[in-house]
Amino acid sequence: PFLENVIQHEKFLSGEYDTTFIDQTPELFVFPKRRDRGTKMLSYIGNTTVNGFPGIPKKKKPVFSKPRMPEFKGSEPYPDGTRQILLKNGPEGLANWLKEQEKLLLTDTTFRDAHQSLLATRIRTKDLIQIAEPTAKLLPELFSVEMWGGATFDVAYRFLKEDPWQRLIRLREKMPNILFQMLLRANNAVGYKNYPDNVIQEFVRQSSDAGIDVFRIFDSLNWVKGMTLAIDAVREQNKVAEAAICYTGDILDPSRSKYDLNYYKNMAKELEREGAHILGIKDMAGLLKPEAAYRLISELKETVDIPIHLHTHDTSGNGIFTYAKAAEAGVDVVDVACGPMAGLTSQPSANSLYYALSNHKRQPNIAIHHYEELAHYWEDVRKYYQDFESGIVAPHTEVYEHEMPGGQYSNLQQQAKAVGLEDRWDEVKRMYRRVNDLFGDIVKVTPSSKVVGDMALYMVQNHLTEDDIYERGESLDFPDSVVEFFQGYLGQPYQGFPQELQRIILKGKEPIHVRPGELLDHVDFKEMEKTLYQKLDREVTSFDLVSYALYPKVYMDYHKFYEQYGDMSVLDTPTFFYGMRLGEEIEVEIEQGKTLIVKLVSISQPQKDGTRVIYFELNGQPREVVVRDES
Ligand code: 3PY
Ligand code: ZN
Repeated sequence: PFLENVIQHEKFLSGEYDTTFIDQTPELFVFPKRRDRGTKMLSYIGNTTVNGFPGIPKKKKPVFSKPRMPEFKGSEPYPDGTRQILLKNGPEGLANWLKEQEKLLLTDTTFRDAHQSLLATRIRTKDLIQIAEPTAKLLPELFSVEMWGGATFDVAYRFLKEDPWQRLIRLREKMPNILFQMLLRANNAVGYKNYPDNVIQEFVRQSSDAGIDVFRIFDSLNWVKGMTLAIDAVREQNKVAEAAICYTGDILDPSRSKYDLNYYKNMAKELEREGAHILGIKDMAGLLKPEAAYRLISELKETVDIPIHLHTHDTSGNGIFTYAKAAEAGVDVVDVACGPMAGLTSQPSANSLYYALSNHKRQPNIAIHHYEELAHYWEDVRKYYQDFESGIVAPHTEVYEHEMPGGQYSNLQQQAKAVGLEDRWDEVKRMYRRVNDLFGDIVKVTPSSKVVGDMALYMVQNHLTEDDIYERGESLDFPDSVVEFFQGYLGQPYQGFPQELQRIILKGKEPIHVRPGELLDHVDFKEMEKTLYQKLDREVTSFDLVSYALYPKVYMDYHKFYEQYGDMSVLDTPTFFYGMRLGEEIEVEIEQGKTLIVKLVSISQPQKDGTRVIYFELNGQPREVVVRDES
């Protein structure tokens, strides 16, 4: 390859044989790596077949039926949608258009929050891409599709071994007509801690370039000071800044007066002043009851001029009722999911809401039979992910007590299991609420919800009560997340920290009162690019850089996986999670127009060194790979 590089060099071709250019042109020494994609892929399939997939109990691959696809003529052009309005009229124009609509508009969260809340965020890009074009053509009346952000970024790299940026770019190609919406944790971006300001700005710039139109921005303590940087960054890209208030407590319960109607009205006004194009109400746990929704939305409509977008979770089973009341009160957009991906800890069902508003002047303008067709696909695809189901099978009104966000419930349950508290789960839930009260009644949403969860587990595990914390706290070793929270590294809670508790937990450490980003040095992206170039041994993209800045270890682990096995996002989901059955044959399109046919022929008994030989046929030719049996 070196020779080929040299003789193709322009100086060589133009007859200059002075070879100093060799020293000045280091890229000549970058040789294409040997890439036998077939063998790498067989290693992955062999390994997964023998050892299973992390987090899934090892078992034989179940038989799934092929997901039913909606019938539609793919050759028809995309109908214009909200994205064309944004492109033509800008974010203010879009917001004005929104306010003029009489019908209730819908954001479909099937591609993000629905599976984050039902299936531990595990839906893979392949299953999203397949239904993207039909969705965009069948539901062009949607306000937006929420398809990125929240936990999807981290989970894509960490568990699904795929690149979240590719998900965004490829979906964008297939859905050019509907606004793409993401959930941005303000200064925590798509992570669990505050990042330097220029990382947030760069993340917003890259996400916007790659295709995000609407950024729903929230701070996990409703601290507006923690949101303005992100709002400004989004506005700078000429994209839609949807600044959200996280709903907590109960505005109609006089015993929960900390977060009363005035609290929400004041925050709404502040967010409008800070430049929000849309006001989001983010009811992450599903605590907003129908009458409260009516009051809240009615009053907010009087308070701000910008349109209002309501997000809830259907955990209690009351979501449709809440939306109907919010619609009566004039809410502009609500978040729903496609029927089979809706309900319980996910969003209320689009299909149900449509029928609930029959004969109502605000009934969404949407082709319900199209939604029903898409529902068939999701009904089938959801089965692929059965091992990630949370186990909640019925409405769960206990959420009004513990107030845990929809996306946290199953996660905390897993965390509890991991530390041996499976049998004491009811206690953990009760403790979660007690920790909230101990902390002074705080907003609980990623990452503040994780702090409460960590503390609850810690207290249950160590048989501690609130009194113990106050009496023996000096000698207790609190979880890191709790200490950092009380130091102010997630920002400042409304009405401050309980002082005595803060003193006990910090044990002499000084809390901060400023925005954490003010204390963090900017990342030197030029320098980081050099470091990453060394580590990756290839060209570094601006996406790689942002990902590395946010999640260095997760990103490098993903890179290692990629080096070892290649791009496994090309595998169908059952094969990705379960490997193959003996005698099974699958087709894998490794790039457009290039398909490999893989057959699993046999698996040897374990050898002395603990490995097994797996015999495949690849496009009819025998191939074998050796895999360590971890059992
Ligand atoms: C997230 O931050 O991922 C959430 O969905 C919060 O509700
Ligand atoms: Zn949510």
